[in-house]
Amino acid sequence: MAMIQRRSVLLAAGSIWALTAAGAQAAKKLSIKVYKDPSCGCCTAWADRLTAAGFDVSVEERDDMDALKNQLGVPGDLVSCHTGVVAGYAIEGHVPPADIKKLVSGKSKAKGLAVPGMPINSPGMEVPSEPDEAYTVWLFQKDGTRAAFAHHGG
Ligand SMILES: [Cu+2]
Repeated sequence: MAMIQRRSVLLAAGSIWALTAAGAQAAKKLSIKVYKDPSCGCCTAWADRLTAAGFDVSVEERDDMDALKNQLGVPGDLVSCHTGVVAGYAIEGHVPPADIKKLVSGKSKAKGLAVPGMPINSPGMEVPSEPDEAYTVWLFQKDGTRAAFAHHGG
């Protein structure tokens, strides 16, 4: 009898551990919503880079991207093609997945990150025959002020 009880306690402990491990993994996966124009190909490529980096990505095609960017607080001079929303932050353009993770884990009070334009060989803009274009990832605030968050390429 004692043996049986001991065995069920061990089994129960085992299942709790398994549940906790699964929960921790699910929590680690960041959900990001990507808004893009239906005709944008590099936007889809960026979404694929996010999926490969472990994000839970959902894509919504919009034909009012300019209005949407405005609504999400993206400064007019920092615009690119797609706009993502993750953990309440706006992510404009081809921002590297690692920078997004860094922003979210840092619990910044900023509005979001932006890579204006479409730098060659940024995530989703890969052109293997071309040299990397240098670009800055900008951390922008609600009032439009910004600071350099990261530099890549070049
Ligand atoms: Cu693009």
